[in-house]
Amino acid sequence: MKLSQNLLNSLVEITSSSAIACYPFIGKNEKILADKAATDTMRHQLNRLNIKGKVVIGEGELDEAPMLYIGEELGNGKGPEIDIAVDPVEGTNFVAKNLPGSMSVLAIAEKGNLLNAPETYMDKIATGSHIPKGSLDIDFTVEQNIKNYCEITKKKNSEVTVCILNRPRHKKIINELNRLKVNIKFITDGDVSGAILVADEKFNVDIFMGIGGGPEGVIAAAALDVLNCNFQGRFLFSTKEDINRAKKMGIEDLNKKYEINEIVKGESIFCATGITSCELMNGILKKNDKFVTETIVTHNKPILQLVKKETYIT
Ligand code: VTB
Repeated sequence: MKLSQNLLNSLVEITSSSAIACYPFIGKNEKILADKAATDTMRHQLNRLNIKGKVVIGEGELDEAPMLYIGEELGNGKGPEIDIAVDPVEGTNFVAKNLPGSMSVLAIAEKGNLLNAPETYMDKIATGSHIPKGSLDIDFTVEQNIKNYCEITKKKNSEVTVCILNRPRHKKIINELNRLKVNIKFITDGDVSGAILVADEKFNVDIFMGIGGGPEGVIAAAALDVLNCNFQGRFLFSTKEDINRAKKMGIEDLNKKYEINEIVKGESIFCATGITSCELMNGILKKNDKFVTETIVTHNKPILQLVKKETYIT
C-alpha cells in the first residue's frame, strides 16, 4: 500500500484547514474571497507534504488560475508520486449565501491513476454498490434505466429517488422522471455530494444522473470507486477551445464513455470537510476556542468514514 494512513491523516487536516479558512466568509456573499482563502490554505499545506504531487484536477489552467492549477507540482518532492484532484470549495454559492452543502475536497491516487479532466461538462450516472455493474447506462433512455433499477431492487417507480442538478438543460430528463412518477431530489449546486448520496441507503437517493462539471465527476468517482459504487461519465464539449484543451490533455476520443475504473485506478483517498452542513456531514462549528470539523473519508475499505476534528482557533 503506497498511500499510508499518515498521508490520509494529513489530507484530513488539510481539508479541515481549508474549510476553516472559509469560515469568515460564510454568508458574506463573497464567493471569490472564500475560494481564495481555501485555495491558499490548501496549497500551502499540500506543499509541506512528503510527496511528489501534481494537480490533475484543479482550479483551471495556469493562465486562468494563479494556484492549484492543472499541472502544478506540489509537496516537498520527497515521497511517492501522486496525482491530486482539488476542489478547495465545492459549492462556492453555498458558502456565499450560507446554504447547506459546501465542502472542501481533495482526492489523490498514485501517479497516472486519476483521469485528467478538462474544465468542461460531463454527462454522469451513478448508483450504489447493490446494483450490478452495467445495469444502468448513460446511453440508455431514462425509462430503461428506471425499469432496470426497479427490476433489480424490486422497487416501484414511486419508491425511487433520482438526484439531479436543477438546470434548464435537464428539462427533458425531469419531464420524463415526472411522467414515470419517480421522485426527484433537486440540487442547486454541488454535484460531488449529489453523486455520493447513492453510496448509502440512509441518504434515500437511488440514482444520480445528469450533466455537471467534468472535474467534479472525477472527484465523485474517486469516492464512489472505493465504495464499490457505479459511475459512468462522458465529457461534453461545446466550444473549439474546450476541444483543443481536452486534446492537449491527451483525450483523443472526445465521445468516449468512461467507466469508473478508467477514471480512477488502483488505490485512492478522498476527503471532504463540511463548510456548511449537508446530509453527508456537519459544517464547521465554532465552539469556545476551537473549530469542530467533520470530514468524510474513503480509503481501502468500502465505507464512508466520518472523522471529527477539533482545531484550536489561532
Ligand atoms: C456542478 C456543481 C458545482 O457547477 O458541477 C455545476 O457540482 C455544473 O455547472 O458545484 P453549472 O453551474 O454551469 O450547471 C457547480 O455548480 C459550480 O462549480
